[in-house]
Amino acid sequence: MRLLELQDESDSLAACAAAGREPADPNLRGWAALLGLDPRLLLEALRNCGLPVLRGAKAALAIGSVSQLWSAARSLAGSLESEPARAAAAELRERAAAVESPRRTWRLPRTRLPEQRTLVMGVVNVTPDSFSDGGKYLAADAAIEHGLRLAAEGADLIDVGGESTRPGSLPIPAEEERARVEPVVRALAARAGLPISVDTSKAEVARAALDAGAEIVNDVSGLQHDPELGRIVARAGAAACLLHVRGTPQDMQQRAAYRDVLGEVHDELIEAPERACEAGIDEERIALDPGLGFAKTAEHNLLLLRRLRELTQLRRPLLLGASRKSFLGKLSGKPAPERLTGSLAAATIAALNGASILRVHDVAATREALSVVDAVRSSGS
Ligand code: PMM
Repeated sequence: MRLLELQDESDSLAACAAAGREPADPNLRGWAALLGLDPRLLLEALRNCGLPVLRGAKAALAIGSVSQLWSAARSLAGSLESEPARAAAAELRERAAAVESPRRTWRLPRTRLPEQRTLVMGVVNVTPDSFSDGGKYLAADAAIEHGLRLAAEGADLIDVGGESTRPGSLPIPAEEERARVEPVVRALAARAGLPISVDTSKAEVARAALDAGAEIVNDVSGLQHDPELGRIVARAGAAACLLHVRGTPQDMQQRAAYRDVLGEVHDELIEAPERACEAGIDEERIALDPGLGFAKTAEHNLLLLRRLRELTQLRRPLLLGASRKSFLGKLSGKPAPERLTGSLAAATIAALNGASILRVHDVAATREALSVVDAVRSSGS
């Protein structure tokens, strides 16, 4: 089951393809619940609630606004006679409720994050080769000073990374990564007054950073790289951001092939919290990230940004990193350090489409842009 947003003809045709409907209808708009052909009782009951239900060879589409889908699913979850149909209706109700109110609380072990606004995670790359700031903060002192500056600019969290994940980059030994991040995490945890995240996929690095005061592990492999990492996070009671990727930074761009990028990212990303829960991480500690630029082309990134709201049905806070990425450079023709305007546009779109946390290099400017988004969003309420 999945909710799909139908903004234009391309979305309508993609929804028909997902359901196996021939001929495809280009004019569906609003939202669609993509439902299995069983239980049939649910499809009939949704139709009886007044929603158009279109059957295809593979699945059915129930069309409506999110609140219409929610309202029908809520009444059916309590009234249908068959248990599988009631369970499917309850699942639809939960997904629609999450899309309707996408902001979820990300529970950290020690810090209570603000709940009324979009949060900003400032990036500190202690690396020689990250695409936008590689080499600038490789010395611990420079990295710490930069982290304190981002805190003063209004960051809500600081993400410290010691290994570049740019496409084609090679992994570095855990000891080297640990030596880069540990002193920076320790100093920022003591002095920045903010929760610190460590951007790593390695259990050994995560353990050292958590011991040094980090509260979050930001794992761009989504717990697929190091089987120990989930247990380390669980044992520390830490929070985790889990990202959608295919493969590793070395081969991920060769794997950026999707028939239905939203559907496939949804289906693969949903497995990350399952892996986390198996490792013993509390669900409330998990945030999810669709991974712009990680096994995605520029076109995939744009589509994910446009239809990001769909991923709020995963019922976890969404974190997004668009800042200075190459798809923005493709649009503006500008090098990474000059992509602020494009980054602010992307952050604004992401926040409007349900992202809870933006991972950015330019904290002060992003904070200012998001203050407008948050004010507009809450106007009239
Ligand atoms: N991007 C990069 C590194 N870590 N973590 C998350 N959660 N999301 C991202 O999009 C992300 C990340 C690569 O960008 P950088 O080199 O500017 O840090």
